Amino acid sequence: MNRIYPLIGITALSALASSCNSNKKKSAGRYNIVYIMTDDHTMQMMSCYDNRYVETPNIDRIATDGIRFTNSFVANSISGPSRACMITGKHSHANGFIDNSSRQFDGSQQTMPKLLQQAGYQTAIIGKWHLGSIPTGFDFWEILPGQGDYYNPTFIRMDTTQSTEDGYITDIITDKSIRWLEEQRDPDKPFCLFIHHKACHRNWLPELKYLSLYEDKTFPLPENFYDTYEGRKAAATQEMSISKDMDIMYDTKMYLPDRHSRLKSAYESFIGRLHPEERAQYDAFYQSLTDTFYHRNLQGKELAEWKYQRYMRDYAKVLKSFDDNIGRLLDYLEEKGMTDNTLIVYTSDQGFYMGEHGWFDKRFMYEESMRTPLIMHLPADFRKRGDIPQLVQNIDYAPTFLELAGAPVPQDMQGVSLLPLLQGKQPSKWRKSLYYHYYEYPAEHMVKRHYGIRTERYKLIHFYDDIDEWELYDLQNDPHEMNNLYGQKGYGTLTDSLRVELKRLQQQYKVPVEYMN
Ligand code: SGN
Ligand code: CA
Repeated sequence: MNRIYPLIGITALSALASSCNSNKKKSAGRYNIVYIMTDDHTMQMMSCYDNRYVETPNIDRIATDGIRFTNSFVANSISGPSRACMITGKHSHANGFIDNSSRQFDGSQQTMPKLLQQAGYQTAIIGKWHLGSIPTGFDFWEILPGQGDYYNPTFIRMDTTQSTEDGYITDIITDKSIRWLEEQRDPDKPFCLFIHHKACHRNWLPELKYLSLYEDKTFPLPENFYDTYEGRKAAATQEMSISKDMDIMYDTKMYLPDRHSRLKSAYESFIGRLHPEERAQYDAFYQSLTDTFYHRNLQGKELAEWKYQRYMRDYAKVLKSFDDNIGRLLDYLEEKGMTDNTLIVYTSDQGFYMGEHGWFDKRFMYEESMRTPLIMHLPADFRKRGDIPQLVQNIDYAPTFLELAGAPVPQDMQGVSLLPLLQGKQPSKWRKSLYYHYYEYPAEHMVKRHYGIRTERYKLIHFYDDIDEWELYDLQNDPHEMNNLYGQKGYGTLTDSLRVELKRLQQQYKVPVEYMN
């Protein structure tokens, strides 16, 4: 177990909790939790973290009046595993859901939503679930099948029937969440609502009203867009390059019925969900772009940069709908006077590459995808505001929510409660390193299996399985991780000490040896 401050705040909160248990009618005084998670939304595309690309005024409202974690990471940068880490408070090997493809999440195991229920909380999840099995530990759920669809999406209800609804996914998930808050929950109980969006997952299909947005904007190319992956063998063999691997129809939407592309039929099925009048509006927007594109017959760097612009624009459009909907949700919570006793959390299931290293997608332990945004609006009696620089990870959310709820944190949870940080404390023994482990290989995008350690300044990564390569980065001097220092003169002692710390973490978290080579 790695709870450094298991008891801080517990006494007061459990007193509060037991007084509430004795009077189930009163939820006042017990904190609610609204946990909002997007899919593949990265810090580069949030103006409260980075103002190079887009404005996200509504998302920023959470941080402006709240807190912003500046060193927030995931344990395994891929959807299902990240979600499993979040609800169990454990690394992937310990919760058993190591990759998106191999198995279903074992819903009979201990999870944070179940423990919240035991503490008298009402729990609900709406949106992307992506763990294969039927959700357990929720009083209410309505989830997307697999990745879900942007247009006129289908939902799976608790009775396991499916219904297809008219509209755009982000609006519908928000509508359902507000409906649950307004009409379906028991107002006499504290609650934890998980709102899991599909936005901004590939293939970035915009809400029709925003098709033209950002079309006159040219996004600056990241400085390592033309990375040649020198000294980084695993990076050189991936299949997530904007120039090589982005599909011209599926990803950039240059669709012609009589041309071929690898993902053409998947694209046809997605836009085939639009009603005829919607499809006409969609096609009308893309008509001239498509004509011009095929006419220009771009090649090489020109084509790569054109694809990058299309990618950035579509991603930004999808994000705009999400930002609107966050505004709508925050307005609702404010209007109902709920913000004073509610912890509002905003995060993503992982970060994403917006052209850095020439990539889209995630998976690698490099900064853009190991990081994930984490901002919170705190209940009124929490005084902390501004930045929190400590190293935190998505396995920490479960112990945090449990401690906030006044519930005991089980010994076998591997995360650390963030509550002391939210209370403005400066713990002297906060963790100095993070463990990361990615398993999904061979698979889409062909990112090799790897594990590693990140400290405040350094990162040591071991790519294993059908490769045996180490990488070492000094993040202070090389924030874009272009210069692999492993094996270079003068770095032996540093490497040895990082290896020792890596071993220590693997022992602490009980990582099975078969997962290390
Ligand atoms: C899909 C995407 C991939 C993406 C995975 C995992 N391909 O398979 O690009 O890496 O999801 O994403 S697509 O052709 O279906 O769009 S995750 O966030 O759900 O883990
Ligand atoms: Ca994701």
